[in-house]
Amino acid sequence: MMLTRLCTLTLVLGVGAFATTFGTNLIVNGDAESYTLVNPGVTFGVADFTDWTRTGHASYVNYPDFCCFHYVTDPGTEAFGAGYFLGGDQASSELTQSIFIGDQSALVDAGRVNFDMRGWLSSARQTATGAIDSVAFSVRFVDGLGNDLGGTGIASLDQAELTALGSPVTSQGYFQLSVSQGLVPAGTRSLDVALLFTRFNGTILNAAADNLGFQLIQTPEPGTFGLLLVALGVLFGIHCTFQSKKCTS
Ligand SMILES: [Ca+2]
Ligand SMILES: [Ca+2]
Repeated sequence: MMLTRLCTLTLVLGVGAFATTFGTNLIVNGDAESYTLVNPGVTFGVADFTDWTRTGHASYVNYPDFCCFHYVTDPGTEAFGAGYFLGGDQASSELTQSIFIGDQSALVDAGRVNFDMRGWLSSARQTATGAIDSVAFSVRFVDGLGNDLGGTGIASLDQAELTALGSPVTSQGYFQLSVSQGLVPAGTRSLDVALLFTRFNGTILNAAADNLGFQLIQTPEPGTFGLLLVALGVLFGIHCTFQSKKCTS
């Protein structure tokens, strides 16, 4: 029996089911492209969020259904596909997923793993003052016992920021690219990802999100850069010695 369990455990750990790859997006379906709309247009209450755990009526709609969006940050050549996440029709809604990165524990605990988190988030300025419908994208770093080791996050533009941009009062959204970068805390074994929508105006939660990303980046081993400088110094010294002999001969 014990042998069977060990074999099963080895199989689970060995098939790469939890393989964490550096430099690739770890968010599953962060671009809202894995779904098929049940009905064209607004689809509040859809239930097939297979990649996310949903609370409330967080939904997804196709561009340009529901409303049109402006891009505060130049999207350049970035592709946004067919659909995006929308808050829904309740006071708040949330999409969450947990990502296991324990297979990279040695590098994480050695302080050699950085993160790059980014996403296109949109609020809607339906009033000239006060709070507006918003969305926040956050990641909590969790250890093997479920303890919270801290977190990071990005959020859609608020009223003051949209006022400063001279945006009109409208239910149309303003997509902006936001980025957060830093060091993954030692002890982290999993990431608790959350996309939280909050309504402040009207009946529709107009905040939206698309192209959510979270990558791990392996940093050089301490001392590697120093050794490289030493090597370059030696080569430079050899070069200078050679040049000196050449010049004086
Ligand atoms: Ca998309
Ligand atoms: Ca609203």
